[in-house]
Amino acid sequence: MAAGKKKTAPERWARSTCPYCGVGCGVEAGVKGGRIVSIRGDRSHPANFGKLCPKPAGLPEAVHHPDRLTHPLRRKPGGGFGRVSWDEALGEVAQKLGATIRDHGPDAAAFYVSGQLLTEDYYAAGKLARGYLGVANVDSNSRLCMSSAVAGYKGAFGSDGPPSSYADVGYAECIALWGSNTADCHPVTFGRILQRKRDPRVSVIVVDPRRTATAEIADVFLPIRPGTDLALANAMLRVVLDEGLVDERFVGRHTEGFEEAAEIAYEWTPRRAARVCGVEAEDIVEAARRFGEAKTAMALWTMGVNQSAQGTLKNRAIINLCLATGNVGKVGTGPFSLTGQPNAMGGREVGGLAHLLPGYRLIENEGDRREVEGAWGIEEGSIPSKPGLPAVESFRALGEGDVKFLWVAATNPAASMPDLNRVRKALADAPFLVVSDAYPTETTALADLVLPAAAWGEKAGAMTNSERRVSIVEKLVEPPGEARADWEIFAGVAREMGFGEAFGWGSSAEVYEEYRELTRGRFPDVTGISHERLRERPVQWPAPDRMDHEERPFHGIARSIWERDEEEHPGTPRLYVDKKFNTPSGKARFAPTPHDAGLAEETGTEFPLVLSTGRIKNQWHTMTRTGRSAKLTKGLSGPFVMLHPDAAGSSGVTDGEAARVVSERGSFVARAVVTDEMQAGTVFAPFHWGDLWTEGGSVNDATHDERDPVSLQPELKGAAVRVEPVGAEEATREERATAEALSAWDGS
Ligand SMILES: Nc1nc2c(c(=O)[nH]1)N[C@H]1C(S)=C(S)[C@@H](COP(=O)(O)OP(=O)(O)OC[C@H]3O[C@@H](n4cnc5c(=O)[nH]c(N)nc54)[C@H](O)[C@@H]3O)O[C@H]1N2
Ligand SMILES: Nc1nc2c(c(=O)[nH]1)N[C@H]1C(S)=C(S)[C@@H](COP(=O)(O)OP(=O)(O)OC[C@H]3O[C@@H](n4cnc5c(=O)[nH]c(N)nc54)[C@H](O)[C@@H]3O)O[C@H]1N2
Ligand code: SF4
Ligand SMILES: [Mo]
Repeated sequence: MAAGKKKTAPERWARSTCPYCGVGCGVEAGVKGGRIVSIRGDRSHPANFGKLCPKPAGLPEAVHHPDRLTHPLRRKPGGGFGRVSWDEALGEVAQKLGATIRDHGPDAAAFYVSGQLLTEDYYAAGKLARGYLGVANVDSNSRLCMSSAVAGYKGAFGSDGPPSSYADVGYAECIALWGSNTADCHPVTFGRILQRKRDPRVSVIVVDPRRTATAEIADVFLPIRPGTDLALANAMLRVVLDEGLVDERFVGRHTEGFEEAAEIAYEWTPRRAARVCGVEAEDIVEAARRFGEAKTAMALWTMGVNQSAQGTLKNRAIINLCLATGNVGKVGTGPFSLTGQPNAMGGREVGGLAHLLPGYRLIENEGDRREVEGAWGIEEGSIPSKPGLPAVESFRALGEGDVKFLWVAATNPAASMPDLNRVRKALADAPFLVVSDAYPTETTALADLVLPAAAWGEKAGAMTNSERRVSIVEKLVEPPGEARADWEIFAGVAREMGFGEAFGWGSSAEVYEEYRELTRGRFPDVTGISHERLRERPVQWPAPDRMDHEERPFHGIARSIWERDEEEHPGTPRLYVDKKFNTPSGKARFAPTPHDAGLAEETGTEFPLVLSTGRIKNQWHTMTRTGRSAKLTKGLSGPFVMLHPDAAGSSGVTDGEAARVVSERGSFVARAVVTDEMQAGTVFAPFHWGDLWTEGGSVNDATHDERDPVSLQPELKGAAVRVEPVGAEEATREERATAEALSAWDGS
């Protein structure tokens, strides 16, 4: 072993869960002298069996980085920030929140939270806002990420909740990766797919406009034009219908709405879809056959599907394919939406979207509200009866002055929201903006008050991964300075406002105990889970603590797999094994999924290219942590934009040179990477570099916030842009000046 390594050899190893993506890998953290010094995979964790991608290796550097926020900071009248005490900070938040609600009503306040909060943090925020302040405006960055999947599952199965497990990958004969760059964004799951693919009978289909690292392993690669997924899915369904690949028994007994979906599918011959999608008709047929003929098939999808103005329908179209072929509720099957953030699932369970309450309850459902009010011991009618504003609407309302108090926690909207010029201005002009974060960010820079949050490794709590597996994140070291856990911060404000008794938890384990009671008999039942149990092993919900309800309101809470003399429910690897769904009829629902609109913003002569955006393997979102790790920034040379040689040619940009990407709303500068991995009409840029990391503007200056009508998720993958060499703007300005001068001469 190298001498350097010995020096940092840990004194002890402790189990925890990776704070990055929704794969939810178990890690072991090496601790020495009150610092986290090393990370390795936990071999006993069923999400990863010891494997890890590169990102968590950068955690020690990030967690102990000198940039960490250590004290509450207050904006000073003349500019800049000054240190204040927690008492002052919490007192001011309480005062501003109280005054806003008193003077302008509860709709003038909003909370924008995150799938990177722990379940307990989320719960505390929701309880304070909905229960004690009557504030409905609690939404999460999951709106930009998973809300189309939530709407898709709810529509098809009557309830949110991905039915499959990662283990199913090991039994699938066909795996369709749809709008997912699994290789870079869910690397450990991709590793499982690779392993499975060693079996020559197993085939992989990849649907992505870009030839990604994921596409490299495809048996059938469908590089469709952005926004044409519905045409493709309909044509695939038609092939399944025409070639007798429908699981008629399953469809007949356990589904409804098949005819209506089939009728739309019949409008899409493979040739017609091929023209719209820009792929070969033969490949569409091949993909449909492979999916339909396989004994077991899975569809895995992410942002290429969800971040769309038809995101909900695209989810339904993929679920249609699984339903038609009977690929639901069996080993090796399932429509499996992979979650992006580590606790995107927990946020859904705990009611972190503007239309939800804890335990998959709906805010607009009176019975649901009464149950939560009962559990919280508050008066009937305390919880607002209408859903709050979703993310984009919330920032628009802030800009228009309707929202006057905003609390942002564990997300960086000044870099990650679409149409940033509008969002940045709204944040800057906000009457009161409080931001809880662990690092200085583009958003904390605009805050009135910055609250230092304890980060990963400094607080304990639960997270749920894509396969519904709840794992524990451990407190391993003390937070720096005065940083506190988010749930404590929310509870602190609640106390200041006089609700101390309801927020008097002594630990996050106690918060979890309170939360889990709200899941009793509900679909995401975690009554059989406690922090203590999670320390032994992670558990997939539903995991009830007892089964004394004869009439359970939800199907899928498996009784059969639980031997009653066992003390604990073992957790539920697969939903809907009994083919009973949570719809009124108990049947799963097909949906007609017409492709009658493409991207929300059309390209034209001024903006001829589609800008698609996303991620790279070694960076995470707005780089607050991964950008502070030398391990992970090695070899990176700032923002880049990928474009096809033809697009480069017609735009006049050269490989390796700076280019400006311009939309109607704004622009950013990035190094041009000219590559035939792109199709001619599309350019791709990762959105990692915000204003703290680059001077030329960030990707979201160019994106737009048009959104899906049901999920209200914005279309982050399809802005109309042009690309030009840097310097072109100046040139155009000169040209314009010359033109003006010429017309002035004409007029004289
Ligand atoms: N390394 C890394 N991993 C991450 C993250 C990270 O920041 N870095 N973030 C995590 C989070 S929160 C998320 S949500 C996930 C995201 O995971 P992914 O969704 O896999 O990642 P993206 O790069 O956003 O987009 C995926 C693909 O969608 C394609 N796409 C664009 N438009 C379309 C379209 O119209 N149709 C189809 N079919 N595809 C299209 C893009 O070309 C891109 O390759 O990753 C998670 N994992
Ligand atoms: N153009 C474009 N834009 C996108 C996307 C895209 O594909 N394209 N994807 C969207 C998606 S899917 C997502 S999920 C979002 C992600 O967007 P963001 O949520 O804005 O991205 P992050 O950089 O992960 O921000 C998380 C913040 O939380 C802080 N943090 C970490 N741990 C804690 C904690 O325990 N407590 C507190 N209080 N703070 C903490 C981090 O320091 C960081 O500042 O971006 C969206 N925006
Ligand atoms: S795959 Fe996701 S959860 Fe696993 S180590 Fe990588 S970032 Fe962490
Ligand atoms: Mo995400």
